Amino acid sequence: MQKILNFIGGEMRAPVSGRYFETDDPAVGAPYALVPDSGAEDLELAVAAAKKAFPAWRDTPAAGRAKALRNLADMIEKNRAGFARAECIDNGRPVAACTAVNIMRGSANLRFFADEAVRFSGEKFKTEKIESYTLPQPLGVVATISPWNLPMLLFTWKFAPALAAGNCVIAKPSEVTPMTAYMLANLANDAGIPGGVFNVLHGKGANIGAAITAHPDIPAISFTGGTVTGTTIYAAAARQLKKVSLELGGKNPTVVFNDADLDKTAEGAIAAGFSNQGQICLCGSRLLVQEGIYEDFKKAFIARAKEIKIGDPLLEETQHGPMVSKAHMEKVLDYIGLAQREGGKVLTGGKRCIVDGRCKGGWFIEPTIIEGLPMECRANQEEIFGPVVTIMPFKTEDEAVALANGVEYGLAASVWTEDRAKADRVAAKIESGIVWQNCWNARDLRTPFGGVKKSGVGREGGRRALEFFTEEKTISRIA
Ligand code: TXE
Repeated sequence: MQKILNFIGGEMRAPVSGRYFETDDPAVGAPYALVPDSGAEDLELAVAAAKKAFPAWRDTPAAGRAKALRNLADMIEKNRAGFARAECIDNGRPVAACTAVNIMRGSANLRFFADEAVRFSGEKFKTEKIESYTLPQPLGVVATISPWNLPMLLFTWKFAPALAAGNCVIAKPSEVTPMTAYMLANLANDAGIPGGVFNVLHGKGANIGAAITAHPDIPAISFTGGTVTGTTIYAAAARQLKKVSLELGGKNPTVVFNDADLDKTAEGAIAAGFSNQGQICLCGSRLLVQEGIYEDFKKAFIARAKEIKIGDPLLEETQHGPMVSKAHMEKVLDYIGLAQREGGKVLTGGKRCIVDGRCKGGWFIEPTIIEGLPMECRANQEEIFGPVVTIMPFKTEDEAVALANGVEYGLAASVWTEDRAKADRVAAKIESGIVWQNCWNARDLRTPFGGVKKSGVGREGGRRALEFFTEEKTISRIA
């Protein structure tokens, strides 16, 4: 089995303990690689390498840092097929979507933050008596902790702004999907990133993740993952007054009004509900449909869900792959069972499905639609993070807003109506960090990204990410 290694000080290193654990290919349901079970000793090596590299990287002109990031982007694009195949085997997302989204957004993230590195600057202020300016300065050695659902996309989204701003990074990818982070680390030296500037440590959240959070020489942590883990990290970081950025779960509403374009909306709601097997924090898992269009919309939505092509994720035509892990498949199936006990009726899907051939042991779940659940039930309150959408009718605009806001999460929402004024009114009232109008997941990387309520703390994206990874110093003099 292939052994993944850590990347410390510009070198591939085995974990000090010599311990590894297995990672699975979810499409076949079997282990295929070994992951370092890193711990505090590995972290000490990485922090020492990063501290040593920091002064020179901080003092490298922004254009120089940008060049290294762009080189890395070029190398990803050159080997996009290899990266996409690796991501597909590691995560289960169909290869076509891995290429178009996970990998190409990975390189786009690097290019975007390369540009931001050059654009980023402080502010100037002037009164009659005082003139001031600010210097945003990098923090030193910072950490990023990323999840398994969009491995390459979220890994790069987090470390690129940290490097762009002049920090050295300890990056911890998810132990469930470590492969493309490992492949990327293999390219760092050739891209011109000096040794120690970018370090990748693999391992379990409870070991290396907790060690990173507790380390006194890491003043900032950018985390994307589950709300429970985010809360643990927030508490640990508070003890040392570390900066944290938390991008957590969602239970996002898709709100469809009577005057929405039925076909366009059904298509959008399918993408929102089932992209990446529903394993995206932005997925629209609660479908709220106004009563005048409810029955027609439901029919169109079910018909489209049944057309989604489930299969071997390595085949170009496959649209729906396996869940990321056996444990996660079981969790999602448990939620489908719970939803039924809570009174829900499964309109389509609802079961594990067996894909013939090489994937017969894979962890697949059918796209599932459930009707008849009250908003207060657990299936409508908790993040299932699978291909499961609940559908319910509403009468008025106010009721739609109340239902949309009736959960503890507040990451994203989509609102579907041909009435622009209504779309704006509803968007203003929905409690979430992002609202899409007549679309889903349309992303301009300059826009703020993050949630309210239990969906997170802080904003990523654009210059806000560089602001997180810097502290502003104010310099004033008498004019
Ligand atoms: O993620 P975790 P899990 C949600 C989704 C999912 C649930 C649990 O609902 O079912 O979270 O998933 C690291 N200190 N999302 O348990 O634990 C871990 O190693 C420091 C939503 O797989 O949040 C990994 O690198 N780090 C989500 C990262 O945290 C720790 C994406 C994320 O893992 C740690 C993924 C600790 N104590 C899951 N414990 C989204 N917002 O997109 C774990 N980690």
